[in-house]
Amino acid sequence: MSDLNALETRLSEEIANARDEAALEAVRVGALGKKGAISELLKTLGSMSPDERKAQGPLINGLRDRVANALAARKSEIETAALDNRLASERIDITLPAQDVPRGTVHPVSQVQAEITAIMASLGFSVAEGPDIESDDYNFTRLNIPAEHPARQMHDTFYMKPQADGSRPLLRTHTSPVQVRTMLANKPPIRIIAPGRTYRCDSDATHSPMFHQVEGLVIDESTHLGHLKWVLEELCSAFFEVPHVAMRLRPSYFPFTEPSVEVDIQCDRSGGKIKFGEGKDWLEIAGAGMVHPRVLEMCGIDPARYQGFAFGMGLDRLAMLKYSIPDLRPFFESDFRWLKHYGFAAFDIPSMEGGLSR
Ligand code: 2U9
Repeated sequence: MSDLNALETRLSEEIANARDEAALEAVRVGALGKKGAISELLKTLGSMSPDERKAQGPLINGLRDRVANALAARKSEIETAALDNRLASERIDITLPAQDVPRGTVHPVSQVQAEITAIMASLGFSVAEGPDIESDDYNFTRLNIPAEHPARQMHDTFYMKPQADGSRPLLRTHTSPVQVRTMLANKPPIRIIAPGRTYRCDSDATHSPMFHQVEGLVIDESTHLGHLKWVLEELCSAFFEVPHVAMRLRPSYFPFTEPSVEVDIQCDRSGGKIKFGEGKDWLEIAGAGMVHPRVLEMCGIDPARYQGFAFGMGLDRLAMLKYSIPDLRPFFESDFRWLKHYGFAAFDIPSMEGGLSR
């Protein structure tokens, strides 16, 4: 009995004196390890008489439990103290200015995408997204571009290896499959924009094999071309940060819209620099039209009840126009000097209230 008391006193002192996890572990092994003092005592229970075991069993087991609890409590004290020490020694003042580190900038395309998103959000549009790797069905067929349609050649598509089922995935040639997915999954009214990466096998001074588009889609019961024109006028005047833009729609052809139009805004190219909202010149800014009834039907929307408009524009070209960037090729070269020159401060997030660009 007094042996047990003496052992408990000794172990309690050792536990309290253990300064780190290694020292505490040594105490644990000495008490509760295979050959530890308490483990050895537990082994003696087997050779005791039943009466002796009845008396000694609870005493030894009680000692084991108290020592195990004391070890666990000390372990958590040591861990907390170690963490406090680390936090104190690794304290950094995040209000100090960064030194000798390359500072990143927001890419002009990301900036323009954020500006357009802010403008369109203020007009009640939400942003829809979809995968870059698409099916033939969503990229072409449901957009009224069946197999063998000449428009497929014009898209210079990057195709993937054929799948086991014979289908050939592709890199989307426009963001239009995002609208297909949105219509298949939602009932009108629909008001979305679909910004994102698009791909065509084409590369020269004005074409990159990966480029960016933003497309818009509105579907409701009586949506018409007048609504399209107003939305694009609002978008362009806000984007180019001028009070008003004159806009004209020229007849055109796209398989997925009928009627189809090309959209020009008035500009002035006389001073070597392009100015918007004034002048005698015209600049093509978008393609658009009323969504073809066959497209609505293939996307699960009843063309007898619903109609709507869609438009598409190139984000890279919009960035070049607004920020006077003469060449498309450095857009995707990740040259830090170029990014420093044309990039935007990361904390100047475009908003209609705070201003689009500064
Ligand atoms: C659905 C129905 C219709 C999207 C449209 C255009 C016209 C267009 C080009 C502009 C510049 C692509 O980047 S660009 O070269 N786009 O001219 N896009 S109408 O029409 C749709 C989209 C989805 C379901």
